[in-house]
Amino acid sequence: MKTILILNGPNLNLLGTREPAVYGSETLADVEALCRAEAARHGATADCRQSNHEGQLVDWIHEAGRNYAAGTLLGVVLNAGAYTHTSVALHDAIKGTNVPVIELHISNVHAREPFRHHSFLSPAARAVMAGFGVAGYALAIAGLVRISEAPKPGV
Ligand code: CA2
Repeated sequence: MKTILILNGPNLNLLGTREPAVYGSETLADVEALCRAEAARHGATADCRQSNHEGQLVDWIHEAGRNYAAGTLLGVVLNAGAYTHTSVALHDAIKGTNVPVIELHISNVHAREPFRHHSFLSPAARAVMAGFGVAGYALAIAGLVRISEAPKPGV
């Protein structure tokens, strides 16, 4: 059984406590349960982690690269939170590992403040998902499974 790594970045541990109009009312625990259920539907396991620290996310992407190369990991669903808009380190980590990463945002970042319109991760990500609320996590997992079955873009 292969694993899908679900990484949530800074402040996503606050999900469900504030800003429900933007991020919904589900907690991070709800999101992680949703991810585990969707992964199981595809015969995979979801390994869900959250950190407020950029370096920790970099280390986990490196680990994902090793596990992808070993054939035990399908890929990563990454909501890097605000680091999306600032982090060259996360860009380099994704580029340096070759692991398929789906960049995910709960909100439609392009309909929000201009500083959220630029992503350092999108050029390195395999695909981008934004604006579907927390349902986007399940959609991203399904997309990752599909990509892993048909590795050529657009197929
Ligand atoms: O839409 C997304 O998923 C974001 O990645 C969320 C980030 C934001 O900086 C990105 O621009 C878009 C922020 C996550 C903070 O989440 C909170 C949830 C509840 C209360 C406070 C923060």
